[in-house]
Amino acid sequence: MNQSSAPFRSLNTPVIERIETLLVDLPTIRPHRLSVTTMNGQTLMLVKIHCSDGIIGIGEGTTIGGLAYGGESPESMKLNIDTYFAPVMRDQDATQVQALMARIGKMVKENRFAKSAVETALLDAQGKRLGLPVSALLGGRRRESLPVAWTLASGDTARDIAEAEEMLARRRHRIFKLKIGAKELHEDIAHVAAIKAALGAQASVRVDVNMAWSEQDAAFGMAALADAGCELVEQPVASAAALARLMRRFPVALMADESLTGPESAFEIARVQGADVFAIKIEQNGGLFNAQRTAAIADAAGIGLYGGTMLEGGVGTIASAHLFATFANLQWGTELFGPLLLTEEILATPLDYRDFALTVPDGPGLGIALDEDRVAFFARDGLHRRTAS
Ligand code: MUC
Ligand code: MG
Repeated sequence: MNQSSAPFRSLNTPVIERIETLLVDLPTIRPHRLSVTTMNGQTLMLVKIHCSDGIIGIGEGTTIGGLAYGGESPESMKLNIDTYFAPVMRDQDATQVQALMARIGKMVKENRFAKSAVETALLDAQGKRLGLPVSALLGGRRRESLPVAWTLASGDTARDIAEAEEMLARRRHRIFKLKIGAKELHEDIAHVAAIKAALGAQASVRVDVNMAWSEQDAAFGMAALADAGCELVEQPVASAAALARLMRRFPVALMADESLTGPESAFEIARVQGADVFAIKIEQNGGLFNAQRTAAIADAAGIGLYGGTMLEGGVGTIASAHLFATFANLQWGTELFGPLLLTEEILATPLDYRDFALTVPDGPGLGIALDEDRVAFFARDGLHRRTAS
């Protein structure tokens, strides 16, 4: 491994001393059914970067259904950070986040989710060091709270309607994303139409097909969804070329999610006019800086922005929130509801969801703290498992 000598730095420059990773397994409040998998729990890969000035930065990586959504798993992130990231990072200047990410990039190909977790932790540490929120390190926030959509994915129409009505009554969510694509097309369309009819004008309804449809299915499905009052269809097909062919044929917005894997893919989709909206995810982009670049490409191309999630827990959700708060445009709001899908709280202070929005913390770094006892309890092989067995 190339351990090239570090650039000059003063003796007082804080350096990275130690990197700690752990897996935390948490149940979901109900089964979460996507076309690719059904989730009954979520695994958070937490990374803590210990610096020589005593500051500890925290980051998080998650996936959806292990390897069901992409090439990384929480376990692979932990293994790769422990084995390959840590030696490249140790003794390096902790304050030069972009330079350090570039150094990691030379030695570690792919692994975008793990890179996002590590970059989050470096930014959290640097913000704590400077007494500034991560949003300030990214150029400064333009909003203090973010609209948050809720995903209806119980697999049952009546249950989804009841769930949506409860969210509206509690003023927690009024944008609903429905996960479809696992059932027959006509069943899915009937499901969406029934939910939109029940909720009416007080809620907006969108769908995420998670690439399950053929182009032919999508052509039929998008027309029917538009008739049912659905306002946006997320990644109906896998191929970016097919997405582009579906554009502007139906009075419903088309959003790219899985096709967006960083600024290069964003540029390519923009070039072929392959989406009306980009779902921006820090993990899919390989970190906050890359996600910011992707958002800039969308702005330049006149593509709308939506703040996406990989169903992160509190740490990844708030890292995303700091970034989305800096966007000039956030036309479609966000779906930063990940922590609300989990039965257990692992933050010292729960996140503030109210009036259909999430408040962006304003303390230094991410502005949140872990409840270490609860993290230890739910850590894989932690107290929770030992008492249960
Ligand atoms: C996805 O594909 O967008 C976001 C919300 C949700 O329920 O699943 C994720 C993944
Ligand atoms: Mg999606």
